[in-house]
Amino acid sequence: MAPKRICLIGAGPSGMSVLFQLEKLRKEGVDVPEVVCYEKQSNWGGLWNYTWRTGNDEHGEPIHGSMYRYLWSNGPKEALEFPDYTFEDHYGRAIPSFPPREVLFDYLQGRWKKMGLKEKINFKTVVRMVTFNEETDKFSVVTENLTERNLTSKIQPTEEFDYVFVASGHYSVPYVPTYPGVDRFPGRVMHSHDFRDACEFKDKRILIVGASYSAEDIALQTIKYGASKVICTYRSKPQGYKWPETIEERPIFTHVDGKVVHFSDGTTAEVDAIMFCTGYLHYYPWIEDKLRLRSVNSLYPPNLYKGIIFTPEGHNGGNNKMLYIGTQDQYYTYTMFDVEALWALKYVLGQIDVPDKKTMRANLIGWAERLKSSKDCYADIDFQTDFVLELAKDCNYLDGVDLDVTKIFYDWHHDKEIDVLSYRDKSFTSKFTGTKSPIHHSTFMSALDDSKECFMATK
Ligand code: FAD
Ligand code: NA7
Repeated sequence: MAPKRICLIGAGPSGMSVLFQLEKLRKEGVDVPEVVCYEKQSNWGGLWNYTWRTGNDEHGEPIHGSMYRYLWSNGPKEALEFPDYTFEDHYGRAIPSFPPREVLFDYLQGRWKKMGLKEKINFKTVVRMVTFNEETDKFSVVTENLTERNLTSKIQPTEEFDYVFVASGHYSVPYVPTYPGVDRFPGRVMHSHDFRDACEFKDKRILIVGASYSAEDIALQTIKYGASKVICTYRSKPQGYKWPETIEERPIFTHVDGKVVHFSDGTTAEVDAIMFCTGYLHYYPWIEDKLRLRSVNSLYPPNLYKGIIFTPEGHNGGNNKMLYIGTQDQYYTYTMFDVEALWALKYVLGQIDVPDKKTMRANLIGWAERLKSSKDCYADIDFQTDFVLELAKDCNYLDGVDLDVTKIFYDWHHDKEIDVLSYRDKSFTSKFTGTKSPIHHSTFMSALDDSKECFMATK
């Protein structure tokens, strides 16, 4: 049998988990397939690789990054910690539970560097088109090397693969609705994807549209760095936290007249800026139609067997060879991506069998049905826990290590319900080291310096 070739798209945490697990299997003596990784940015890390840029990059490519300055982990690090590379392994000591972005990025890189993964990535190479040829039973992948843009050759020779792993992320292409009057609003209008520095909003009044993670975090951020007032407007239900006086929630706005926002409960308010925190699109224009995932942000995107193998109804152009990694909405993050990566590789290696298509579809529909009946975030957490644990069991992830961090997520959410301003000041115990995290030297709301140096400094 000819050795299998896998095209891996993206070197964010999901793609890097594929490379990590591949290297680990290789070191264990497994005859692993060839994996060719394409990453359009010049560094690994995906969203964790902060950029000041918005709009387009120096090559004219849309900016992938959606993270902003002063971003702190929005969940406890104990809920994303790798069992085989703990925070204590990386930092040599216990650190507080809610680190800023730079500290988490450094942790991720420590694990990747240990395996020497950087040289495995084709940086500045953007995937332009993925198609599947039934006759040859191969995928054709067209890429463009951005460093060669405007020079003689841009598009690279088409490469052929047996499998495609899409790990391109889904929090990069903003969903930007509009409302009457926004086109004439005399102030800044933007989406959270382009938010970078909260200081811009010092002394400003902001309308935040949306009621999920970005809305919550950017409301707190902007107040923390000096905004005078934030009004969050919700379409379905309010976030419902006990906000400080400077933040309030109102039902969805109907229109804007000059600087005056009109809400559906008949109230009005004057604001200086409008920030759409309305989420992101699953956007894969470079994947041919029959292979393309279509989904909203969901804990179980449709047509993915085990959340990974693209299994649409009817004709399947990928023949179980088109795989998506990390497409789920996320409570679990790093460990979930890691489990998906190992599952996908073991599947390609023939170590995990899949049933016939009818059974695969019944399975994925079963998960989707269960999700529909999920009543609240606690049920959602249980849902994702079961999803992760099932995959982990299938692929015997780290010989059966227990990845269940339900209790940590429950406590975290409860803490938020008690006080959204201080939930990041809490401490959690690592499931893998047994160590309880120290409390940070400054409270989240008073910690204005998010550098690694400041975070790691003990008072
Ligand atoms: P990404 O990190 O998005 O990486 C995808 C990679 O694919 C990128 O490097 C991109 O350049 C590359 N790529 C895309 N298209 C192509 C192409 N056509 N060709 C070549 N390369 C391509 N998670 C947490 O655990 N904790 C947090 O506190 C947290 N905060 C967040 C805050 C924000 C504002 C956002 C948006 C997300 C946050 N997340 C957080 C979730 C985050 O999605 C995951 O942690 C993680 O980054 C997902 O990894 P990924 O590899 O799937 O996707
Ligand atoms: P999410 O979690 O997808 O949330 C999007 C929010 O935007 C959600 O509250 C939606 O309300 C709201 N929304 C969407 N469309 C509209 C319109 N047209 N009008 C008003 N409100 C709307 O995205 P986030 O950016 O918050 O989070 C994504 C990731 O980034 C997350 O993993 C974090 O870690 C960081 P709905 O509830 O659907 O009515």
